[in-house]
Amino acid sequence: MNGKTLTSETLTAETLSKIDAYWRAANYLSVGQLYLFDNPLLKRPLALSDVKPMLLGHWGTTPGQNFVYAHLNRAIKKYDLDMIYVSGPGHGGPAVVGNTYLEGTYSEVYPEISQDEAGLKRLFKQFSFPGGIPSHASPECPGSIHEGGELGYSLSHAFGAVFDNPELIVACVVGDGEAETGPLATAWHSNKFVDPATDGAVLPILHLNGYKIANPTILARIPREELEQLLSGYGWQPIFVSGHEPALMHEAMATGLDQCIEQVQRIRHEARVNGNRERPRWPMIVLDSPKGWTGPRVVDGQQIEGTFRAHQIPVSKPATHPGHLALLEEWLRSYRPEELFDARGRLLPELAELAPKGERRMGANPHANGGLLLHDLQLPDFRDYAVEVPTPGIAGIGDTRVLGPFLRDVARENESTRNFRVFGPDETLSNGLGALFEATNRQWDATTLPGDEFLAPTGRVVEMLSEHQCEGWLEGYLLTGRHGVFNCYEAFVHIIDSMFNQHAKWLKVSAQLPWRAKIASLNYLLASHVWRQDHNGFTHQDPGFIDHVANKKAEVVRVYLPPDANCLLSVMDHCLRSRHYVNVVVAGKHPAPQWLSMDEAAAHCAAGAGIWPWASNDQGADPDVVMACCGDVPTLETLAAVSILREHLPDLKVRVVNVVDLMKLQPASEHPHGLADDAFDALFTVDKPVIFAFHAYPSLVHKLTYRRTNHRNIHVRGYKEEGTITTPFDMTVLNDIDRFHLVIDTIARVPQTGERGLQLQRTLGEKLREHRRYINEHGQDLPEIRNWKWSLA
Ligand SMILES: Cc1ncc(C[n+]2csc(CCOP(=O)(O)OP(=O)(O)O)c2C)c(N)n1
Repeated sequence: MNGKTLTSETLTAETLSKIDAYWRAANYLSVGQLYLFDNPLLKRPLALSDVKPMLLGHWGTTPGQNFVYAHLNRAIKKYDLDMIYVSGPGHGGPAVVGNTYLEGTYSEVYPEISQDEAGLKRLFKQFSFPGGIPSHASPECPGSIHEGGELGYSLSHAFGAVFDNPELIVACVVGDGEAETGPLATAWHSNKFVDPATDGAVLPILHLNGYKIANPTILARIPREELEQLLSGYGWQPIFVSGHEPALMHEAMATGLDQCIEQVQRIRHEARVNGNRERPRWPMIVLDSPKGWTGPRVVDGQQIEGTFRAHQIPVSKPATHPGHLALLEEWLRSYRPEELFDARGRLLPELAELAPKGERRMGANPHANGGLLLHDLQLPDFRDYAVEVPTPGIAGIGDTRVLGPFLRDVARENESTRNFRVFGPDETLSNGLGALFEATNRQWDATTLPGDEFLAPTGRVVEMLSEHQCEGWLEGYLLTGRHGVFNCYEAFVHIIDSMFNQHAKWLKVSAQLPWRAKIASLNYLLASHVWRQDHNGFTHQDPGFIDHVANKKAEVVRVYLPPDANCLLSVMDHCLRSRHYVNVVVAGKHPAPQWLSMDEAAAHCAAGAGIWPWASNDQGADPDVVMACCGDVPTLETLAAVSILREHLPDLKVRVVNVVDLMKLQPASEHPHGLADDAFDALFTVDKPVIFAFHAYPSLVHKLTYRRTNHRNIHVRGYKEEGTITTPFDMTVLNDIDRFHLVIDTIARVPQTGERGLQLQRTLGEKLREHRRYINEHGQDLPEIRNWKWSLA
């Protein structure tokens, strides 16, 4: 079976002919969507006025996907499958839209796209049309969890969807061009992480149509044996369905698909009934069919079908090129629409019955509208994990290490519902979340050896050294109605910048679709952050992910920088309860001082930003300077700077403002979390200097506050791309965000400190030189830095 083209007889002549008709109907609807403005049933000769003025969309992948969808429908019915469809080359939007229309889901969601001639006309017109729908498998399309605009993530999404969904099969069409992307290339390995006993199955269908936009694909231009070895080497059992002759291809596809489904069923039985724990070889299909199959063979003397030229609009100039209109009409009529739809435009009942019924239809499967299946997490009371903070500044063990037991108990309390997972690229321990392994394991279906730690066939933690997989799995998990966290080194989360983009876009659009239920938020926990990369140095220092995130729609993104462990607990509790956001939480894992009791932390996090009266000496009056901080290390340096100021310049009125929720800085008109102008002014004043120590690149604070009254007085220190392997304090010195620089900066902006201020500046300048000499000689920070504690009453 492995790698053989199949010839056995699976389909009766009647079924084959019906499936072929169904496929023709889907192809007709697809071409109609690409081209037609009117005359949807071709009841009269095609006129130029029937054709859209702008022809936008992709034909090449579409007939292959229509072929797959029709065959999946047959398999769903035959085996009563719980199946959804992921369109890797999501630019085949006409296929998914057309098929969900044929199965009836589309009209149920959008009644105006009715099952008649008028509905057909609207279906065609809306596609890639102003005020209509996008050309991809976008959120607007029922049954989609994967838009596929940016190629590479289909398999990761598919695997994320099947975790903890033991009955689900995700049929995932992978473009052979898509397969060249890094994320997709490594996603084949996901089969080492699914547990056949407790997870569902992914059925990859590699769409080997040979071409991308303008090039052949690599996988189509290596010997078949090599391709087979590649896929086998990834642990799959590939079944090839190759050819172009429809009747033969229907038979081969039906046979191949049956073999796959039966193989999945055998694997499940082995694992679930016989307790066989061996890693199975999951089946997959390689569909080797022409790009632009059934479309025009030759246009203007150039071969189209079976070439890259079929990628977009094969007959592109009906208005200006002689013969194009006739060619288009001939193409449309080749599907014989009069044999597929009745005179009123309804799909013939004997064809309509080929589609599954109710929620078995892939467009209506609730897994693809995950919010419908979403249950709240059982959350322990985060206050129970609080650090005792009798006085500000007591030593902490590392903030994420306090969070760990909370997440452990989230995993524990939701073990039976199996709807919470923590994903990470090999860093869950390193990020200080080791407590999770008191309750669960890392899911791993490959070989284990004595001495391995926390590996098991199933577990709430999933780790692969691919940020792309972690992100894609989590997205797939969330999109199908579950909850989770992605913990990652701060610098390397940039690897998935673009995946975050796509997910944020999905959230924005889907939030506007009333029929799409809201899903759980995507929670990033970025530990091992820029300021504490003692082991790794410069390569591991990049706090720019939050700059990137801040570009996205305010309705979608939230950024939190808790200054201590109690704030981290409060923030994470909030994030795990939230819906349809991307939450970014940046937290430290190294021992660090703790500032707020649990009650204070909860109140501070609820406010998002506030004055810390115990650290300030302006007694509620007008301060001379505002010392603002955001992030754990900037908060520490700010408070150390405040101690110096208050000791040496006791007359100076200093106000300390801490920001947890970064978006509080934006005006309320820009972000739902934004402080009203008067509330912002009440914290930051309208005219006093603000020395703002910020976790990340300083420009972000300027960008968020540029409309604020006092913006001209906000002086921001943050990471400015200075770093190496050095001491923790020296990292802050290199970037001028250390306590000494903060005091020097302050004095420069409060001339009333006079000679005492100038003297203090000189002393601190000398301190910085002493610091440099000391660390170069001793390899650690000055004792007064290492042992510094907040001691003001
Ligand atoms: C990450 C990414 N890079 C580039 C593109 C632009 N693009 C759109 S379609 C396409 C070719 C896709 O080829 P394949 O995956 O084989 O799909 P098919 O041939 O079935 O259309 C490219 C390069 C993209 N959408 N995403």
